Amino acid sequence: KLWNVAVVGATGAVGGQMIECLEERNFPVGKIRYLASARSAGEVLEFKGKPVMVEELTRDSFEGIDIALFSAGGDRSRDFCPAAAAAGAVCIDNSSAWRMDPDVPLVVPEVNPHAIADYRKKGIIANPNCSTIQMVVALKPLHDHAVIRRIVVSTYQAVSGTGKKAIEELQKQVVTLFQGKSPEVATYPHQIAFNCLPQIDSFGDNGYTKEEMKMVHETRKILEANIGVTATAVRVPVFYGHSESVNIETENKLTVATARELLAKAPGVELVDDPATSSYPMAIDAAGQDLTLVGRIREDESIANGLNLWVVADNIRKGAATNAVQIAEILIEKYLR
Ligand code: A2P
Ligand code: 11C
Repeated sequence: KLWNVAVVGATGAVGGQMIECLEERNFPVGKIRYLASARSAGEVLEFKGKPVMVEELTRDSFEGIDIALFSAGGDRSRDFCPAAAAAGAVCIDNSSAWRMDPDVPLVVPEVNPHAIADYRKKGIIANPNCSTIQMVVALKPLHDHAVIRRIVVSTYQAVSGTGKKAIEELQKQVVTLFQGKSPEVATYPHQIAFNCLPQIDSFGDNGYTKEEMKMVHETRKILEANIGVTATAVRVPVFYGHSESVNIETENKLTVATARELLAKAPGVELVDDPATSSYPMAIDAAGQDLTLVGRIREDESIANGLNLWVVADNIRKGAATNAVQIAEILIEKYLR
């Protein structure tokens, strides 16, 4: 059976990758529809070598669509997912708009695929934040074995998480600075080239950014556990691949050897952990592929049951597009057929 698919935000960084993932994974696509803003309507992109014209997103865009992959910002998801669902499409939404809705499952296929069944409640499945996805892929096998009580995470996030504009801004700033001129700053509050910004998204009243609080709430929802989570999210001048320093405290003892064993066989994980050869996860290796790389595993010697890890994944692929297409694959295999 073939499925009619709409990609909402097809001209964006994640939308473009969603299209590539559908192609690469040979998703059984019947009709494909590319949707974006009026600015891009008429632009011609491709699907498997054939031209597809971008159309303006409207409430009528979803007639005959089975699956709608949304990545055009939270406002578009809030406004258009209900219309898409009413037209009979199942929405897989990459924005934060629906993630904490109790009637919307928040899914990472390696972690909680069973939650997909709840798509029936609203016709919407939420794709978690990229920083959360890679962290829970790495932590799920450790949590199942030793029960995680608390997580302290610091992120080193690539500019592609912000979208195409930010990728271009980092490129331009680097060139401008090498020409000895002062760079234009537009996307972030400060220069990102050769800098680190301890701010991702806006600040809340508690002093944390939205990105940091997403990691707190989404992690608990996906792992279905009341784990203490505290996060510091930092933007770094990297194009693709989010890196994370993750410290966990577990209820039961988890040795480095056991953690390595568990991670070596965990779905979606590649263990890259050989200090003797300076082998550890790096953004340049994570970029362009779908595994979550985990390494630098060592005991936190300051507490009884603690472990430190370094976790890296491609934020546009596993952190967004691939995760969404994996959800779509389970949906058609187990639920829609
Ligand atoms: P457009 O290219 O027409 O602006 P990125 O995250 O890389 O910036 O991409 C954002 C995506 O969301 C793009 O495909 C963009 O389309 C789309 N988008 C932004 N605003 C709207 C809107 N008002 N209606 C439909 N799509 C939108
Ligand atoms: C970033 N994680 O790297 C963000 C982008 O909630 O889906 C994705 C925000 C989200 O900037």
